[in-house]
Amino acid sequence: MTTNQNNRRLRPTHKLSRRQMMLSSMTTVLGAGLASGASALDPRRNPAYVPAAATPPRPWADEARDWYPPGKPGEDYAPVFTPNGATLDYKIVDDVKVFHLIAEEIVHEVAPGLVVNCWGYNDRMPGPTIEVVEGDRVRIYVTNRLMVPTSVHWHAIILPCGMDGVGGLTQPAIAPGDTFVYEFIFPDAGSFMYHSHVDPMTQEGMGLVGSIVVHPRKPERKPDRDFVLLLHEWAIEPGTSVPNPFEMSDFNILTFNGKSAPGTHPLVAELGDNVRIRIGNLSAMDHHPIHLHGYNFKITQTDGGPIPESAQWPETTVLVGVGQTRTIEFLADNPGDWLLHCHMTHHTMNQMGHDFPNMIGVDPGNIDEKIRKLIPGYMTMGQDGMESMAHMRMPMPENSIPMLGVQTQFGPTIAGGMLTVLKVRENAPGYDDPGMYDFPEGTLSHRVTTEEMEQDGIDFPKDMRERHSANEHDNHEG
Ligand SMILES: [Cu+2]
Repeated sequence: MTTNQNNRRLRPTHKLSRRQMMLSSMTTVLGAGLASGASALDPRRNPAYVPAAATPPRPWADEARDWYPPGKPGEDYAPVFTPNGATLDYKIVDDVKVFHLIAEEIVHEVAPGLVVNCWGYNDRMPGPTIEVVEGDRVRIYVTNRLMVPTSVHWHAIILPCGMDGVGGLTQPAIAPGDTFVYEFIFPDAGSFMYHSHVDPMTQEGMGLVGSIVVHPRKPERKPDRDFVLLLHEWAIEPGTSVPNPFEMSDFNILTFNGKSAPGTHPLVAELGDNVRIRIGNLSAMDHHPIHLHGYNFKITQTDGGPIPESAQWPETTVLVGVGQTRTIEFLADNPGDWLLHCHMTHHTMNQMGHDFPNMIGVDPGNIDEKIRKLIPGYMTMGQDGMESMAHMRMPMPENSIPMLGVQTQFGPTIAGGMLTVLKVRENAPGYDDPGMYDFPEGTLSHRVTTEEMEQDGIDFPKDMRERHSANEHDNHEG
């Protein structure tokens, strides 16, 4: 504390405004002009015409910021929660936050039943969330434990060019076994990302991605719940364990923080909480329209900065393009279990939901039995959508996940993939899964009898009457 406090006193504590800068440089120019005649205004003759001070310091420069000590969790900010993820640890050395990322091959579970060999940072995919405060100075060491050269790009962070992490442009790539250091100041609060910038198709595709959260130094308001979700997509052939980063269109594993439903941890909030969800997208090829049930929300930030309140509009679906972050906020005033999912329907499928012949509406009779004599384990798919897949556990290759979604008191959701559940409860002090929602009486859609419908003046379709009654009978007996 002692040495650095002394150093700090020598630094400017208030940045000059752009207007102050302009005024001071104009005074210089006018002064020079008066002293030595009109030629002094000619920039070629008078170097003072473009004084260095005329350019405001870049936002990442020490001179451009108010000098604060490193932001502390619990004091300067309420930490974010990365479902299924983690936050990167740091040490403080001479008022600098020191981080260490290790790029490496990892073994990662996408959902129960599917374990893949992908790449990540510090044994995780996505890498741990880097969480700092506006104005924090960081030193981030990046060690390359891979077989190939790599680098880390700090996506959408305004920093000195040489810290941008683009292998071949702003630095040589980090060779296998080497460590590079990145040192810079985070000038702006917001939601950002990091990822490899050497052969991005392969390296991002294999999982070298992560989230960055920069808290404001003096927040106007702190959310009660602050979630981080990073979107990704993979092509993993059923029965194999290595993603194919060369795939261009047919992705069969869609993930929030590296997990497909039912592997996704729910987002838990207490009734009345202000909820913030920061969503970033480092998929290879797809933008994802992320839809929330039960709420409308405001899009309050992009990775370019905060959106003025007057320019925010209500939404229930936010399109998060590749390479973008979108931050949404809402008041959790509607209790229940609410889906949060990509609205591209193929993105709520797991591996075994693709490439079937279209048998919708076709009764396959005993064709399965006949074909099974030729192909053991054969099963016709599609005649009832993915229903049979979800319930029957059809014979599947090892290490692959069927279309089983989130398990509830009503069965599984026949939708998985890029999907999770927002759970809003009267009492939910932490982020732990509070279990299934207890629906208040009279608020739950339910089965009715023919009689009840007729009492409500509905003419029951004649062709359906018999079946309806039979179902009632079955139900009664069951
Ligand atoms: Cu999608």
